[in-house]
Amino acid sequence: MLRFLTAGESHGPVLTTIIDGLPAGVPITEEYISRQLVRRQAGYGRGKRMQIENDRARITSGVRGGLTLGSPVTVEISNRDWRNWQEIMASGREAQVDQRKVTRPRPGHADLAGGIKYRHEDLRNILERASARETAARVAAGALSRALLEAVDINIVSHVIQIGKAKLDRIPSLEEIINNAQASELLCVDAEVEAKMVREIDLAKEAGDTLGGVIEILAWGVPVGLGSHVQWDRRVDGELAQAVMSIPAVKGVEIGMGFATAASHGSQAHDEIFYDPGKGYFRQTNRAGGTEGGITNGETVVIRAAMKPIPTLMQPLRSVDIKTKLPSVASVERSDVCAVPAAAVVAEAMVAFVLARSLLATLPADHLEVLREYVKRHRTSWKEIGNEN
Ligand code: EPS
Repeated sequence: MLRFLTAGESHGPVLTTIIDGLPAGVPITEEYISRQLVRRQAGYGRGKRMQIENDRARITSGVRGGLTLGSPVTVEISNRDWRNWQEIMASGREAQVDQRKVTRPRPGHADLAGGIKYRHEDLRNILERASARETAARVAAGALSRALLEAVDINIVSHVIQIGKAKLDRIPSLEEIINNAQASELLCVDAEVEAKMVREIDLAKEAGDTLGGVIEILAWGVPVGLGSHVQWDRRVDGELAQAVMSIPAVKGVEIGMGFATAASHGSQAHDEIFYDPGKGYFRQTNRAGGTEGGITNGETVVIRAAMKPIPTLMQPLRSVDIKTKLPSVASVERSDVCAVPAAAVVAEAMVAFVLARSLLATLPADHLEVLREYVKRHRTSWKEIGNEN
């Protein structure tokens, strides 16, 4: 089974990703992974940390001569900010643990709940790992998964639909998302809407406030039959929702028409089925967002996620000092005003991982060429379902 773990503190020396279960023969380079890391660092509204970092992937296992070996792949991303934190964050007893202590939890962050759970009197011990810095390591896992998917013609893209109140109110074409959105600093397909988003971010920044938004991730070329209706934890829509919901600050996930189906009649909520001898079964609509019964149906997989505003506010909310128990205001850390485009890149990574895992669960293969054969056969054979022998 494909799986991955990440490790590393936000101001520790390095972030580490280990991905296990990739077949041998997948083309991968450090540059390929780094391209995704660079995308995650971008976006209007990011804070000062992104000016310090220059995220680059270092592969330390599992790849030789540009191809995966089938063994676990380890990727390291150095934290350049470590040099400013090494005395405080050192693993040895010499660490200056009494410096830069955090005792005023930020509402909406993991600070208080984590501090209570792990019995830390310095909430830094929570925020160092709860920080969205960890998502860089996820993007590395996503890049490796994406390399596998691209080798079998499955592609993923994302765009930003909304930031604060600035919202794209039309459904853009896939071409627009691939061309326009990727060229936009806010991953927005429409220049006018993007200008409104920029204004929203500027206003929030002036007010010492932050902003969330809505992102959409699309995966096309996904074969029919990933996931399964037979068991709750094999439903691919559920797996996708969990993976995207696990991204820090994501508070809502929907697939296809999602919440809008609740207000629709059945006749307006489903995708009628057609058959063409060349194409096989097909739909003229994609309200289901590419999954039916927890199984991919061959249409584009469409997932949207709502990201809440980042909890670190320059004009902080009321809180309590955990040392004195006296009313206070939340601690102010360096932060972003808006990281919605970065969340879109992270969401692409999570979707890539889930689809790669699901593909390998359905068509297990230890070498990319074997997987290619399986996928090729699978892509043609399903068109015959229902034929009489
Ligand atoms: C981030 C790294 C963090 C934050 C931000 C995103 O670095 P630092 O805490 O050193 O500034 O800039 O994280 C958050 C806003 C958060 O609340 O966790 C990154 O690499 O994306």
